[in-house]
Amino acid sequence: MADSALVVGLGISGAAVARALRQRGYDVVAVDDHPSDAVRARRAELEQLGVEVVTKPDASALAALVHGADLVVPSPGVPPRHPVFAVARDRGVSLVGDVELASRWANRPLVAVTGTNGKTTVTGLVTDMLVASGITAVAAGNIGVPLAEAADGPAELLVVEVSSFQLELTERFRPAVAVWLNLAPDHLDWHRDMEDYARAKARIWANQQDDDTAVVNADDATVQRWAATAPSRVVRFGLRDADYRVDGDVLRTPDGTEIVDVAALHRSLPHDLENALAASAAALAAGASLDGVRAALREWRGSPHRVALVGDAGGVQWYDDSKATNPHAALAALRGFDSVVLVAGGRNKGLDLSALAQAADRVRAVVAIGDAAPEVQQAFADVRPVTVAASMDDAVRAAAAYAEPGDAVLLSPGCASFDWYGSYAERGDDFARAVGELLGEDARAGRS
Ligand code: UMA
Repeated sequence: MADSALVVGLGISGAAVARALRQRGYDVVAVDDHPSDAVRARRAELEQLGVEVVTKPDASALAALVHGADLVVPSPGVPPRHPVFAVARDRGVSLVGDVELASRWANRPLVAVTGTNGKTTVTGLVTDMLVASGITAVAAGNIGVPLAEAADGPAELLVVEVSSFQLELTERFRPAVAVWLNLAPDHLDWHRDMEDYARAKARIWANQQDDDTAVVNADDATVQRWAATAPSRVVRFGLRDADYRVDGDVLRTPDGTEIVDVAALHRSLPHDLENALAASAAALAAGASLDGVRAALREWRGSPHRVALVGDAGGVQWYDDSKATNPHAALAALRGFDSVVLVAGGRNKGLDLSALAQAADRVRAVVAIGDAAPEVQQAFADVRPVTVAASMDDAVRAAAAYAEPGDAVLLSPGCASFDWYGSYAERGDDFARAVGELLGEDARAGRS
C-alpha cells in the first residue's frame, strides 16, 4: 500500500509539496481552513493529479485525516496552536515541514540562510555569486519558490531562505553552508518568547558536521551565543573584528584578500555591508570564485520592496520598504536617511513598536496606517507630528503634505501587511501606485 500524507495549507508551499508527494507515489490529502481564490484555482489541477482536497475540516474530520496519514506536512504559515500538531503528536504520526521534506529529496548541496532581517537579500546575493562563478544555483524557500519545487529542478546547488517557522519543523535538515544573520524581536505572535524563536533559528546548523560551514554575525550577541552550539566550522562576519570584515573602505576575506571596495557597492548602509560580507563568506564556502563574488556584488541592485526608490519629485524621494515587517528592519532603513517622513503600521506581530522612536531624530513626521496605527501614534506622541491615515492613498497624501525638499518618504511599516493586504509585496506595489498617481507617472522612479 502506498504511503499516505496529509498536507495542511494549500498556499504555494503546500501545493508544491502535494504535487511532489504525488510524483513520489504518495496518497495525498490536502486541507485548507480558509480557502482563498488562489486555493480554489489550484484545486482542480491538484485533483487531476489525484490529490484529495478538503476545505474547512472540523476537528473530528481533521483528526480522522491525521489518523489515516503516515506523514503530516503543515505549511510554513500554519501556526503551532493549530490542532493538527497536537493530534499528530498524540497519535505518533510523523510531522515535518516543507523544507525538511524537500531537502531529503534535493540530493545536492544546500546553502541555507536565516535571520530576522536581510535573509532575502543574502539568499539572492549568494545565488548570483554562485551563478557568476559558473555554478548553476537557484534561490528557493521563504524567498517565494518552494523548496519542494526547486528540488525537482536541474540546479547543481540550492540556496534556501529558511524562516523560523520552517526551521522549527526540521529533523535531519543539513545544509553544507548555514548562515544566521541576526536576531531581533519578530513573530512573537507565533513563538512563545525570544528564546523559543532563537532555538528555532539555531536548528539551521543542528545537523551539520565538521566539514560543513556555519556563517555567523560577529556583532550579534545572540547569534554569537548560539554559534557555540554549531557542530561545524564557524566563520564570522562583521563590520570590524571578524573573519570577513570591513577594513577602512574595503571588504576583506579572512586572509586579508580584498573582496571589493565599498564604493563599488550600489548602497553601503551598515546592514548592506553586513549582508555583502555574509553572502561572500557563504558563497566562497559553497565553491564560488572571488571573481564571481566580486561581479555579483558590483551588479547587485537590491531586493524589491527593500528601500526601493519608487518616486522622485520636488526634491523628495519616495521609498518602498514594505518588506520591513518588524521594528528592527524599519530602524535599519531609517538609519540610512537624515530626514524622513515615515509611513508605518499594519498588523503588529506581538512586537514593541515603541522601538521605532529610537530613530526619532531622523524623522520629520509620521503617517500611521492599519490596525497598529494607535501603537505607532503612541510611539511618537509628544515627539513628532503623527497623522493616522485610513487608506494607502490617504497615507501618501498626508506624507506629501509633511515632506520638504531633501526629505525621504519611507514606507517602512515595522508590521505585517495582512490587515489591508495579502502580502508585503501587494502593500509595496499599492504604495508605489499611489505615489505614481500623486506625483504623475513621469515622476515615478526609472521613468523620469
Ligand atoms: N492555512 C490553513 N490553516 C492555517 C493557516 C493557513 O489552512 O491555520 C492555509 C491558508 O488558508 C492558505 C495557506 O495555508 O491557503 C497559506 O500557507 P502559508 O501561509 O504557509 O503560505 P504559502 O503561500 O505556502 O507561503 C509560504 C511562506 N509563508 C509563510 O511563511 C507565512 C512564504 O513566505 C514562502 O515564500 C512560501 O511558503 C514558499 O516557501 C512568506 C512569508 O511571509 C514570504 N514568510 C514569513 C516572513 O518572511 O516573515 C516567515
